[in-house]
Amino acid sequence: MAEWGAAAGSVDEVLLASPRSFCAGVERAIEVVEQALRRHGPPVYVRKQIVHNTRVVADLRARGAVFVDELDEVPDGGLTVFSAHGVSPAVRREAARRRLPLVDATCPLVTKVHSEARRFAGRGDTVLLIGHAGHEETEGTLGEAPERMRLVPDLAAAETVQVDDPSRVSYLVQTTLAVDEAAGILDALRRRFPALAGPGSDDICYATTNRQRAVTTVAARSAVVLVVGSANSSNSRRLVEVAERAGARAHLVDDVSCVDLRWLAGATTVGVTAGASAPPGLVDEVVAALVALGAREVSEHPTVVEDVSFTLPKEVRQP
Ligand code: 10D
Ligand code: SF4
Repeated sequence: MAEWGAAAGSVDEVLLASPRSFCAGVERAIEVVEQALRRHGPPVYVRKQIVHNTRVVADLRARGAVFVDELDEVPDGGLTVFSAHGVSPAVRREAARRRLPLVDATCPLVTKVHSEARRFAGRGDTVLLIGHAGHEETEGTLGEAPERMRLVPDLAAAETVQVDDPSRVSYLVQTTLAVDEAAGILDALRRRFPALAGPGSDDICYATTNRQRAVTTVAARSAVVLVVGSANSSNSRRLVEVAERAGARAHLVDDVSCVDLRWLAGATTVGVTAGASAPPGLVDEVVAALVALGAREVSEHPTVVEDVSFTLPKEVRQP
């Protein structure tokens, strides 16, 4: 009760970062599973989490999606969906060998990075992938040319990574990294490899970039920022870090039940945003709770309007 009272006494204003929540790649990936369930009926097997969000996965599971770690858990003939984060060619080969009926929900902007990896490696470059170890997206991208690619997870690695021929080096970036952090790593790589070549357009995608810019704006005016998203969501975790660098205390919450009232004690202004895989309804619940605690004003803080959408894969497209 004391924690409730302290939080209730202080929260006055809620600043909503915009854009926030679902991106075009996540909307498409969820729609792929929904359409597959509608047309084929359950079970539909999904390799890995379709997107890194607990609620999205639980909802689809309740409707008949079966989430598996690897293809050997899919029975012969089982309709299979690849997650939004993409897969390596080895996984594609295995699906083809087993003749699994397949729908690929890989975000087209992840596919773009895979194409660049093939192009750079194919011309003989050592390809430096700035990204996080163990993440499904980087594992898939590295799988395009494992012998020619090196993962660069941080500045320390940028200072020490070895290449075969410094005149033939290129870089790629995981789509969900922090823009400022990736820029620092890239600077270090450019210093070491002046001939470093890169992609024609940024690999960090529009949704990642826009959500980071939006949270920076609200974090600068907030004591605390609540980021709705799951713990394994790279882009959501980056929003927490970016908000902290902009001067706020920031916390990642799967949903409103994860909000610790002690975080809010003494905070008059609370910023709210959500990662690209977090459903908008979860944000609404957080805002409703802040209003119930006594926030008098809730305002939107748009930085950019998004109008990106992707067509569905042909297997689940409406005729
Ligand atoms: O962990 P993450 O940020 O890469 O993925 P999440 O599923 O949270 O968000 C969507 C981003 C994708 C699919 C990577 F591009
Ligand atoms: Fe695609 Fe970007 Fe969304 Fe990832 S965060 S699914 S790359 S639009």
